[in-house]
Amino acid sequence: DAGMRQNAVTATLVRRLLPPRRPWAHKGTGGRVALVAGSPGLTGAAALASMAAVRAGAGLVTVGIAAGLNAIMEVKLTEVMTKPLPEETCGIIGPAAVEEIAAIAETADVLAIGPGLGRAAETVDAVREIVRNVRCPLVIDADGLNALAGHTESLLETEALAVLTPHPGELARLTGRPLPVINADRLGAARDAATGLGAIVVLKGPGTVIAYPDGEAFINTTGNAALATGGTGDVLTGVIAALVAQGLTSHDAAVAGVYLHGLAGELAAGARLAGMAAGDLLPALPAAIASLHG
Ligand code: NPW
Ligand code: AMP
Ligand code: MG
Repeated sequence: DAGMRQNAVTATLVRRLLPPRRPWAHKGTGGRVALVAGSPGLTGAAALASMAAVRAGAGLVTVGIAAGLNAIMEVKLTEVMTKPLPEETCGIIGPAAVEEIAAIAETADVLAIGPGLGRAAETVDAVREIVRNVRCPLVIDADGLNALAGHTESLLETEALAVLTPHPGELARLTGRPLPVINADRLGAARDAATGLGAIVVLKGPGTVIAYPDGEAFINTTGNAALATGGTGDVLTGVIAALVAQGLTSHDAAVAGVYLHGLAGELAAGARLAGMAAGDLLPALPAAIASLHG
């Protein structure tokens, strides 16, 4: 019975899942990641998530950002392309951007949405519409999840398979369950959410739980308290999206992405558990991948 199983995510498991890098690879074989992220004050989340996708091996990464923030993103990012989106007020994405986001998603292998997106009412409306209408695989994080709180029917209506990456606070908002109830039974909470929403649920924190809609669940074995700093979750979003773009199933990408992200945290922190910055994970991602391939 898949519903009863819970597997540890180990190096042996993840090594088998990672995409090969063939000599004849070109940027097209790395796949295309589209990300919709950022709002005033939170452009760092968009930069971290998109660069994490690059560092996890994506071939091409495009970040859609409200037009008023595009110039900022052009300066912050070099390898990542940016797509200025029609905005409501300065830096805020709303329904006017939905058509362009759908067009970006059409040409991408995966759409990640939410890091730093903010919680403006117009943004909430736009996210729900996007989730309902997009057909490519989705990774939904942060304010993408907050937008679905109380409106999870969008997830049930969509044809796309979604990976949801809530921290416990976000899962509490999304499911309406009190935070202490979630923290008392993380495995059960993630499993209930995954089966109820028909999505892959990554419940973050020490011992991140990855739960599949059929009830199967995994518990990660990498990571440490160095990760307890702003922006590390945004990095995870980019890593999982990059793995989907490289051809992993959303199921495998969630498992492998969580493992690699935690391993990068261990490599970046070393013995220094305080003072790591989320950006320190970025150069550690290729090292984490290499340590599994090697
Ligand atoms: P408390 O009060 O701490 O006990 P929010 P956010 C609760 C962007 N970012 N881990 C917690 O409870 C994100 O992408 C941008 C975490 C509190 O009530 C989002 O778009 C950055 N929280 C946006 O900011 C860097 C836990 O949940 C609430 C928890 C807001 O995201 C930072 C916190 O969640 C950030 O990534 C747990 N284990 N357990 C940038 N540089 O641009 C309970 N909570 O309010 O959604 O805030 O996660 O910071
Ligand atoms: P977020 O709250 O969205 O920024 O995500 C935080 C990221 O850091 C998630 O991947 C968590 O699993 C990870 N993380 C935070 N604190 C810890 C901890 N004490 N031990 C292991 N991982 C952690
Ligand atoms: Mg987060």
